[in-house]
Amino acid sequence: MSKVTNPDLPLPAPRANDAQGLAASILEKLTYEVGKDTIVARPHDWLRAISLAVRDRIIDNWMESTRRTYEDGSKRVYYLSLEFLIGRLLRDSISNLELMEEINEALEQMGVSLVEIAQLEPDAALGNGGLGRLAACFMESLATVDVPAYGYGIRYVNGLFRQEIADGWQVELPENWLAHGNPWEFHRRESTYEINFGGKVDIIEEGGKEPRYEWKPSERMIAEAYDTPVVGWRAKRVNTLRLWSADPIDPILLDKFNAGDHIGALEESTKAETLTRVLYPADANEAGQELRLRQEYFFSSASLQDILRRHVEQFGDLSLLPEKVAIHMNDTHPSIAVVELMRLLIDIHGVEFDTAWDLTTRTFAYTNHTLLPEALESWPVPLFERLFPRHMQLVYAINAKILLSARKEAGTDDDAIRQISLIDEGGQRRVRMGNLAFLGSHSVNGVSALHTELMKDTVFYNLHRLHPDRINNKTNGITPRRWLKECNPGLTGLIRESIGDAFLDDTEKLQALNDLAEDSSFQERFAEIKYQNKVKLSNLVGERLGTRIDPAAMFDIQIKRIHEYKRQLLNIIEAIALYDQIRSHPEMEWVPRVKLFAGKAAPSYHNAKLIIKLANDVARVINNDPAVRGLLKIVFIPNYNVSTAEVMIPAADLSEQISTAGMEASGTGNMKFALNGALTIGTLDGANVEMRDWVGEENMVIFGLTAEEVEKARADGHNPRQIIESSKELSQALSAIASGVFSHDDPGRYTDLIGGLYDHDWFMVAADFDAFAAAQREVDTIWNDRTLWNVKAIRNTARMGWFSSDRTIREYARDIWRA
Ligand code: B1N
Repeated sequence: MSKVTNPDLPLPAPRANDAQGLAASILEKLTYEVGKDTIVARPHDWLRAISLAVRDRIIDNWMESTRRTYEDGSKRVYYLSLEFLIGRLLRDSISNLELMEEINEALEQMGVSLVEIAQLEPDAALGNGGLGRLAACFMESLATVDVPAYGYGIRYVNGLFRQEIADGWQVELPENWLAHGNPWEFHRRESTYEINFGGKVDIIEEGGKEPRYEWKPSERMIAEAYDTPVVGWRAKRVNTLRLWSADPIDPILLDKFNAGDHIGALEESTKAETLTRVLYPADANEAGQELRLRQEYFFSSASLQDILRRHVEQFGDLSLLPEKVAIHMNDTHPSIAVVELMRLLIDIHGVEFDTAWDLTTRTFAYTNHTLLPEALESWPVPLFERLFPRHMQLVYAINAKILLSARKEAGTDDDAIRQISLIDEGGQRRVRMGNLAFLGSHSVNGVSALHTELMKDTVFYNLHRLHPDRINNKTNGITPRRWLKECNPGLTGLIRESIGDAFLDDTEKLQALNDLAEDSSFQERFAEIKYQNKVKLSNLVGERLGTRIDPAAMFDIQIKRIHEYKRQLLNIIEAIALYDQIRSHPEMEWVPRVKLFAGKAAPSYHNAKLIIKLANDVARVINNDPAVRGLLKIVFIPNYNVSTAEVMIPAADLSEQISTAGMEASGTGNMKFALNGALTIGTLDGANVEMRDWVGEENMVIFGLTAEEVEKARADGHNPRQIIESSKELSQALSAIASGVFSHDDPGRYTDLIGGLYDHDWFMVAADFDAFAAAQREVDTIWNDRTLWNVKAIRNTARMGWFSSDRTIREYARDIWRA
């Protein structure tokens, strides 16, 4: 298809950005795009009209950014991720365009409230948890720090399921975020690629230097692009998030239809639509079905074809690939891209094998996000071979090359070879995606200092020995726009008044708040803002659950995916122990606490779902006991998502970051809470370790076994039963749960869950219990000295600036992408 390009045509004049101009735009969109008169316009019509008017302002910057990258011949970064947990975009866009006041003024004239309308926007929940949210923060920071970048992923029709709680149990319902259309995206019907599966491989040319092969697939479909512009802070740059959707080549097989086979006629169509229909609800646990592997290949192949087309169009020369293109793999989910690039270079572009491998490894980089064995991807060889016969050949060829050179290195014994191999030969043969990603990349990074060290010592031990310069650390970060400026306007206003606006461009400037930490009037205002945020959260709890929580109580919050290693169970058991203590010592002065939980469990993760039920069972008993009224309350907020986090995080006094040391690769919720002035109670795990270095040990409450101690306890076979029996509080709480105090309707419901603590206690719940309980009493003591609490809270905000994802992205750009 030919294209008309005339770079001399100027871009159209940008849209007016004053209140008048915005009002006129919104009215125009409502009339001509939505087709509604103001007299009959519904809130959703206004949402669409406002979003489209805002989008126009983004486009002005988008075109300019894209032209600039092209003209400069700059290197582009491509971030491949199966997940982008974006949340809502309207407020974020307005804020980054710096149009909040103008839009509010424009809407006021029309009698419309932005706050109310913005709430109608559905969350784009194309991710499970931290990994997906990190990708979204990175996209915003890439634009902010002016790196030319594209995000590539899948346009799931159904994002992460909606969670309802019925009788205390999690129920999963489909989330239809596209029901009212998506005003932010552009469907690029012209950007389509063919994606193939199955079939066989033919040799088409022997006798040359290398034989040539042709893949004869048995299944074909189309990938179609949907683009969403991503606007950075102060609209410095607008990048593109390109999400792929699968389509059949023939929407209907007419010969079948005419022969009366009406269902068979739609078979291909259904197959394609199924592929990009739903996000796998697995967070750091396996999602090992065939459809998942197909999703991984589908989006990797479409993205690579798109990248190569753009590169060849502009630079013409594939040998320039590593200089002009950086491809980043967000975990191993896109790691089949390594083999796909090899295939495209060799089979389509005629590059020789060794040259192709050199180009590939210099172009790719990989981030590892977990060491949990159940999340390390590997695929059965027969499955891989059936879906991707040509890729299987290439995996074997790469493996042969790798193992040959590994054998030449001193200290590589058979054991080492077995660990390095792309094929796991123990039992059913499997392709190891982590090894593939490692070997196909020039850089392999972890997401916190501790996690990176553990990568070297454990999963990648032998690969690291062979490539000692490849593993590096890039500690995660969060975007301070969404996670401070937008979600906490009260605190942002106070900070601007107190230290000026410089922190908006460089969060490390928040350090200036340190000078105000001891200032009593500043403390009062800081505390008053926290109180108002707690009132807002109380209202949300009232609306959603019909219960009242007192904003004067300490808000103690644990929100994240439900996972045994994150130890929501430890937190619940401690709540029970506290409940017992309050009841046995009503005369003591207990600190009033509201313990809030929220989070989703993978639908097939039995124990995680049981922990949700336990939280709700315990909440029912405690909340109905007059003996602890006003002192302890437990709340489980259903359907945790980005938008809920935006209300909960600014309202937190205490942030629970209590994973078993060595198991949480980084955590990013921990950073959001501390930035918003919560104190952390946490283990020395993931990024908590570096938070302690920045915030100061005295401003956090650290407890529990270290990663090294956990490893040792596991190796030495620690004795949880003995630990439990020597702790009166713990054994009482466990007996209560196990004997059905919280589950009269089914007294045996928790027998196995609790029994596991006695038998092996893999997650060190029993081992850390006493330390955790003691740490909680230390928290109470600090709370009772409210000035002390406020000083610590302020110091948290002041010292968290380094954890901005702008800093993280600058490090990636400097050390990995060289962009
Ligand atoms: O990635 C986050 C980290 O902050 C968290 O500590 C880490 O648990 C999280 C398979 C994952 N690791 N692995 C996943 C998600 C989906 C899936 O299908 C694994 N998520 C993390 C950001 O670095």
